[in-house]
This record gives sequence, C-alpha cells and structure tokens, in this order.
Amino acid sequence: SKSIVVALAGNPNCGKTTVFNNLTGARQHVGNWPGKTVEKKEGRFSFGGREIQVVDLPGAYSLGAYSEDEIIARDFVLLEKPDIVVNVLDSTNLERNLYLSVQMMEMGARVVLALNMYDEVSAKQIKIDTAELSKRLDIPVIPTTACRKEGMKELVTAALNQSGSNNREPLKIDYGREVEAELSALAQTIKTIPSLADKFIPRWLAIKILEGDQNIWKVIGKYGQTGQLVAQRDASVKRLEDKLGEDMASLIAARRYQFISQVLTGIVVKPSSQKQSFS
Ligand code: GDP
Ligand code: K
Ligand code: MG
Repeated sequence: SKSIVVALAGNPNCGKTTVFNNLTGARQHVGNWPGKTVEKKEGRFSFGGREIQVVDLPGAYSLGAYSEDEIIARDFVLLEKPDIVVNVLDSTNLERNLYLSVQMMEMGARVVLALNMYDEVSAKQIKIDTAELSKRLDIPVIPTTACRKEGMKELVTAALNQSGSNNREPLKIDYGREVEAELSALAQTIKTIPSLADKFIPRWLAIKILEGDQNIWKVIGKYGQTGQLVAQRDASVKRLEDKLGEDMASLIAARRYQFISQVLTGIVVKPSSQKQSFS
C-alpha cells in the first residue's frame, strides 16, 4: 500500500524539528523547496506495519502570505494535501498557536494537535483539559514533550487513526451575519468554476479572497479564471467596509481569535486561580 504522508506544521520554535527527528531518526533527506532557498526536510519511518513519509514544514504563525515560509507551508497543505497534518503547538501559548490550527481546519485539512512543551506546562503547575479541547475542536489532542521523546507513540497512533477516517467537514467559524452573506455569495461563484471547486474548499477560498490575501490570486490563477471573482470581491468588500467600518483582514482575524478564546474558556487553569494559604 502507498505510504501515508504526514506534514509537521506549527509556529517557529514549537518543536517541529525535534518531533521530526524523533520520528525519522537517521532516515532523513534534507534539500530545498523547489525554486526556494528554504530548507526542506523529509524522512520516513514505519509504524504498525505502515510506511509513513514525514515532511517538516517551515514555521508559520498564520497562513496569509506574510513570508516565504508561510507560503510554502500553506501551499503544501493546500495543494499537496498530506494525509495528515500534525500541528505542533507550544502548550504554554495555546491562544497564539491555535491561530494557525484553525486556519488549517478551515482549509479542510485533517489536523492532529501535538500539545508540545508539555513539561513546561507541568512545571508551571498549569492544567490543560486536553480531552475537553479535543471534544470542542473535534480533533485528536495529544500532550507531548518532544525533547524527552514523550508522547510520540500516542501522536503517531492518533495520526494514523485520523488518516483512515472519512473526509472531515472543514471548521466553520461564524464571521457574523453581513460577512457570512458575502462569503456565501463568493463561495457560490467559486462553485460554478469546477477547476476551483474541485481543488479547494469554496468557503475557505472565499474567506481568503475577502481577507485581501494578495498571494491567493496567484494560486487561483493557476486553476481558473479570476476576472469574475475579482469584480465580485471588490463589490463585496466595498459593501462590507461601508456597513461595518472595519477592514476585512482585521475583522476576520478578530473573529478567529474570538473563536479561539471561546474554545479555550475553562480549558487552561493556571495555579494563580488555585489560591494557597500559609497562615
Ligand atoms: P521548530 O522551530 O518548531 O522546528 O522547533 P525545534 O524542534 O527546533 O525546537 C526548538 C527548541 O525547543 C529546541 O531547543 C528544542 O530542544 C526545544 N524543545 C522541543 N520540544 C520541547 C519540549 O517538549 N519541551 C521543551 N522544554 N523544549 C522543547
Ligand atoms: K528553530
Ligand atoms: Mg525546525
């Protein structure tokens, strides 16, 4: 059977390469991303009779087109469609790290969360209800301490289980009534362009277009005509910005953070809230 492709994604310095090294050991190949100077690390390992190919993606805080690293990470998940994205997070900073996660979930990727740096969470006596987080996001959440090789087996097991599951529904964040109406209309147009609708989640593409991600037009241009979409987008943005008085990129980012904040409510318990008395 063909090997399973696992992409490691996450913010810079969250422990992706440490996880990559733990999994692949000496079975690594280091090269460059095609046409880029950014290093590409690939490796292989087998687990439970399955052959797994791992790609260590460049660090990214978001999937906008703010850096070459983000574009490489986004294009790999979007266009190469790995079977699984193992999203490595710094558990001490979940709010910020989940910003990337929710975008990959909106894109329709099959995501497994590795809550890495879990040793630091434990050392600070912080408690994270990983089971509840998993339930709320409807994806596996595995605590890991990659520098001690802890949680690796559980992580790979969760990834393999997910790779065999049915296609998942992309995450839907509620962007508010007015934005949702324009998103539906844009997604509707995208659905009439088969070369785009076959390749991308229409709603995700509509969000990127409304966000004003300039790089996305290059991606779209490879698969379909952009003329009609550009005109519709301009009209949509004008209507929304007149009505809401806020630029779309800021509004969409704020809604994502609001969603994350709701998801994390009651999940992370810091020791300051467990008062002690020494009298
Ligand atoms: P990357 O930028 O995401 O590839 O992160 P690296 O794998 O290069 O790790 C960044 C730093 O974090 C290195 O110094 C690692 O040794 C360290 N690190 C990785 N995993 C853990 C962990 O679970 N706990 C702690 N405390 N440090 C870790
Ligand atoms: K690093
Ligand atoms: Mg790295």
